Amino acid sequence: MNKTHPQRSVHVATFDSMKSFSEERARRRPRAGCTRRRVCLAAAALLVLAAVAAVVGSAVVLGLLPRAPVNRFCAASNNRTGFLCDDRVTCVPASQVCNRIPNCRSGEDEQEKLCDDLPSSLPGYLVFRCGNAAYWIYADQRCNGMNDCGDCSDEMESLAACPACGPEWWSCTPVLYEYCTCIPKRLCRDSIQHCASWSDEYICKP
Ligand SMILES: [Ca+2]
Ligand SMILES: [Ca+2]
Repeated sequence: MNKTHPQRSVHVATFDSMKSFSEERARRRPRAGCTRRRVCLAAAALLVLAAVAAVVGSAVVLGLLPRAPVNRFCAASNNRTGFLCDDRVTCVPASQVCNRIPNCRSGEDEQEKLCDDLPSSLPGYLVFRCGNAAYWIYADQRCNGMNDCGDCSDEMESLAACPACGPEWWSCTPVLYEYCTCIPKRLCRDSIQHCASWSDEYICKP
């Protein structure tokens, strides 16, 4: 008389399957959530980095952060060899680099890496090697009319390759140690011999 109910057993089996499936999902859910958190954190970190890069890039473009020039060679007043400051406008004459006086606005002409081992720490274009290799001068002291090397090698012959005396100078063989091949015309006819030939006193007109 007792009848079995085949459908009941089917429903129970289906319910049990669903229950175990739900439990399985529940077990898996935390792991899936954890993975998503990592992805989110990585994405957030990338966004922060991108934002920082955008801010820094904008600051550089707007000139808020100084960018050091790659090539600092420049021509100072009177076409003297110079050192270009970070502002890319100020050109400091070579002989004012590492003179213990900041001439660039941010003092980059006196920075330690530039001045800690003179002259080798200087860029080559700022340095002139004299005829006597033990001596050196700044490049803007070459062909400036003055005997800076002591042997006139910065003013004479092929090493210096100076142009002829300028209009404010008188060409002669000088007597005074501080000049080499030209003397300032203001020294002409001042009753003091500067040229071995006396031409500064008898020919030159100031
Ligand atoms: Ca200086
Ligand atoms: Ca000189």
